[in-house]
Amino acid sequence: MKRALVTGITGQDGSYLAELLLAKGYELHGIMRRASTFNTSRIDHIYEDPSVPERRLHLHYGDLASTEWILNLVYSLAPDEIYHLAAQSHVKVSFDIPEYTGDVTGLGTVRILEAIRRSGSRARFYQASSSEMYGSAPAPQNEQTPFEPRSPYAAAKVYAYSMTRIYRDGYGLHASNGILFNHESPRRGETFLTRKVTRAVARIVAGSQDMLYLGNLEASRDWGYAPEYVEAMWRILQLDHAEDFVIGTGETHSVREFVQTAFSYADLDWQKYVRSTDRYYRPLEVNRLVADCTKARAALDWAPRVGFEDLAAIMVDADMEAIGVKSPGKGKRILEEKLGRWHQWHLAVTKCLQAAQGGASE
Ligand code: NAP
Ligand code: F7E
Repeated sequence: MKRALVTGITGQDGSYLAELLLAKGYELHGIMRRASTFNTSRIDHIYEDPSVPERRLHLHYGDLASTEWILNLVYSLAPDEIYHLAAQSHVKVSFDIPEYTGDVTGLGTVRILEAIRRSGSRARFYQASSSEMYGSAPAPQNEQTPFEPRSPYAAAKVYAYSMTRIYRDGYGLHASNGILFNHESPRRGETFLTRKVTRAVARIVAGSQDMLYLGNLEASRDWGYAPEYVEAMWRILQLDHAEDFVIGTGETHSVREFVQTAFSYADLDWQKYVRSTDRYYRPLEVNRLVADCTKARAALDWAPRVGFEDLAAIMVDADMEAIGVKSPGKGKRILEEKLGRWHQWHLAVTKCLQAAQGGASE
């Protein structure tokens, strides 16, 4: 049985990756930070009580701001694979807390790489790099495109990306960067654009919200479906040689198009409900991101199946059902027909949203 360590297991990607690895038979160790309220809603449905002898999911406390936990865990667990997903991941927030973002999102990676190096661990390491690193570089972007970061978050990710390569080339670690373009799901944090929009659509239909205030409607992003992207992470670590990969759909759409698509899916005229306000603009914007993932398609045999309109339908359906409103249902059917297994509506959406009502112990 392979053993994996996942940082950021309570996040969007961490929760999907946890499901994937458990389905593949892994013994899984997840790192979560201590909070005064429950922060485990995305993994409560797969939580196993510590008293269950045969359990395969183990949770440990740890914070990227310190090193005490990571050295101990790398020594004592001897994981085969480490997926480093934890980060302060919000671009706009990184302008408000740049020093913290540099510490957690940048130095956090070095703390883990150092633990692997010092312990002599043979673990394969995955770094969650980001398309934000391209910033103002012309589209489409691939593994050769130079980075032109436009936020403290992006700068921190460029540092972490570079340190991952330095530890690979300098110390022979099996360390890879997945340069992932935006990927979304019903489990996306509520303050990211797509989820903010699909939640608002559901609430407007339910009559509990009147207006939606957004920032820049003109920026374009390459948006995909998150569970497909965690599969790419796993494939990257199964390669004999560590390498870096761009992962995305190759299609780009503006924020305005996402808004239009999500609102019209629920039969709403977006122009009646959406206003743009300075409050949600960033000091610098990344205007256009488009993935060229030719390398991943060939070397990983990876290609996305969920398209832009599918994604909006899946997310609107989920947010409508979560608040008890009947959804159009197309998104639900897409998951059942195009994907299957752990992507299924029941597993990927309902169980998780229901779990959000309760909370795991510890
Ligand atoms: P997310 O939902 O924001 O999850 C971030 C995770 O990191 C959460 O589990 C969070 O814990 C944890 N975390 C934050 N600060 C921490 C700290 N100081 N110590 C320990 N854990 C901490 O992010 P995501 O969308 O799943 O993304 C996963 C990774 O991929 C991130 O590194 C992100 O920057 C990167 N990425 C994301 C995208 C995307 O489109 N989603 C694209 C490219 C790269 P809490 O649950 O307690 O907050
Ligand atoms: O913004 C615009 C905003 O915050 C998308 C993170 O996962 O993906 C994510 O970063 C776009 C931007 O994602 C609002 O200005 C307009 O142009 O959903 P977002 P992001 O900044 O692209 C990358 C790949 C990561 O690595 C990050 O971790 O939408 N936008 N109005 C808005 N964005 C937000 N959040 N809120 C608005 O009201």
